[in-house]
Amino acid sequence: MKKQVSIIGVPLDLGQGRRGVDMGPSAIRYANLQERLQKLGCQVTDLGNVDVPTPESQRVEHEKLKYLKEIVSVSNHVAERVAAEMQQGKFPIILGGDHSMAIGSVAGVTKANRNIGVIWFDAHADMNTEETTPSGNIHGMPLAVSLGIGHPDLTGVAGFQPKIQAKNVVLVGARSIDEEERLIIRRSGITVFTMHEIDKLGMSKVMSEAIRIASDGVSGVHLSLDLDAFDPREAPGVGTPVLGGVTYREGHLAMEMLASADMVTSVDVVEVNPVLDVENRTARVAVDMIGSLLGKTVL
Ligand code: HAR
Ligand code: MN
Ligand code: MN
Ligand code: MN
Repeated sequence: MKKQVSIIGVPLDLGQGRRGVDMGPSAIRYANLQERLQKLGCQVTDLGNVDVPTPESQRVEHEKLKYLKEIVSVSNHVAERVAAEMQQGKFPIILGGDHSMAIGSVAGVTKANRNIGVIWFDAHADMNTEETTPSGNIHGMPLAVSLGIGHPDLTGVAGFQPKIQAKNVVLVGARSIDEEERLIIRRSGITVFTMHEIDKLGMSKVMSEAIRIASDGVSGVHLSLDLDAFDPREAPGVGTPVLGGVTYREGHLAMEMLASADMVTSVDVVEVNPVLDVENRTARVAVDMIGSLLGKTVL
């Protein structure tokens, strides 16, 4: 069945330190997301952007949780918007913004449907807390927060926690994990396929395992797609690039496998920073990946 897609922009850059990622939603729209999805037969509604304060108008109150108050407030709004779309049977595509945005999107998805798995595509693990963060940037925390690990104002977004179960959470593409973050990952019980496993087993094997684990006993899977999972040669427009990432071809295969598994019910597209990009390449990679996720085939 052709999907009814709702696009929601979240021009949030308070979760990290570099300006420009707030323009991510514009860059992805400029790369013709809506047209691409319509060509695939999707019925697309663009709901515009959620209101987000600019960093210049705010003050950092907590060095280890920068812009905590503002991010909590944005997350609650995002959660409401996303939950409303899910409840109407829509497939939400949430455009960031930095990855702290996923605190709200995952909250919204699970508010509408408590029983969901997560596939988290990322160079990083996003499993830090106030105690372990080297930067104080909340975009390094959203996966931990969604599992109920972290500051109560963050884990309590949308009024319940945890949002997701470790047994249905799979991280794919990781290659930059902080020393103490590693301990949180080990204790959490999530599954991690680092670049090592992708190199060794191949993306095909990694994704069939990821799909099996994320979708076991749930009614849907949320895909959180951080564009820094990709190699910076192919996706240079991200704030925290790490060499040795997923190739365009591997990413494409992963999306096609997700499409044929037909379990994904919502997706985040985050960390696209057009100021750091080359000719909007990263936004175009993002749109290509979403196209494959929603059923584009060659023949
Ligand atoms: N682990 C580092 C930190 O917590 C860097 C996190 C970068 N995060 C993202 N999202 N770009 O994945 O500060
Ligand atoms: Mn991330
Ligand atoms: Mn990342
Ligand atoms: Mn293909």
